[in-house]
Amino acid sequence: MLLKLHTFPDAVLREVAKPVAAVDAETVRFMQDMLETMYHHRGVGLAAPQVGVGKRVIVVDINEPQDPAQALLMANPEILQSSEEEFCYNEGCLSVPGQYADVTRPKKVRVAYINIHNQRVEMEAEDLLSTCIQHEIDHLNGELFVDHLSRLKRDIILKKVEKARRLAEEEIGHAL
Ligand code: GNR
Ligand code: NI
Repeated sequence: MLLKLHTFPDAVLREVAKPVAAVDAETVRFMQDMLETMYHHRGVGLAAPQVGVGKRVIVVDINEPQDPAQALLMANPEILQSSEEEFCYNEGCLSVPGQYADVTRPKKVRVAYINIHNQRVEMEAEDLLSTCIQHEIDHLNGELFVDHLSRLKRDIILKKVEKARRLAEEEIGHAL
């Protein structure tokens, strides 16, 4: 089932998401719906708040081509360790449509999470995968990639998104 994407300045994007008690059948179905929604919008990651749900659930697939069998479906993801070494990537976000900026983050992270079998697992990630997991965990804490930028750069991007949204709403108004 395709879920609706929530974009800036929707308040759900600024809330801290709540941990999942256990990954049950309903949670797995929700993760699969998130994956479908992420593929539909050609994203490499998606966090539950982006579909309006305040739960600590993320999905990630940076494979080329993307492959549901290799996607990461994670509940309660936690960063255990981050490298001193950094990695810079030109990030975008489905909740900040059409805007991109270079963000510098730790290059490697060690992550713990609960998988679809309700088992706790740990993994290491680097470069784009690490960036993507960190970007998704930020969403669970009410943070967006623009929060890593200078205030000037952040304000320019968010003003552009608000302006695009206002124009789109006007278009709808005229069509009705
Ligand atoms: O599709 C996405 N691309 C992306 C590029 C660089 C760093 C992070 C991302 S995640 C983003 C989808 C999204 O908004 N996930 O929250
Ligand atoms: Ni995002």
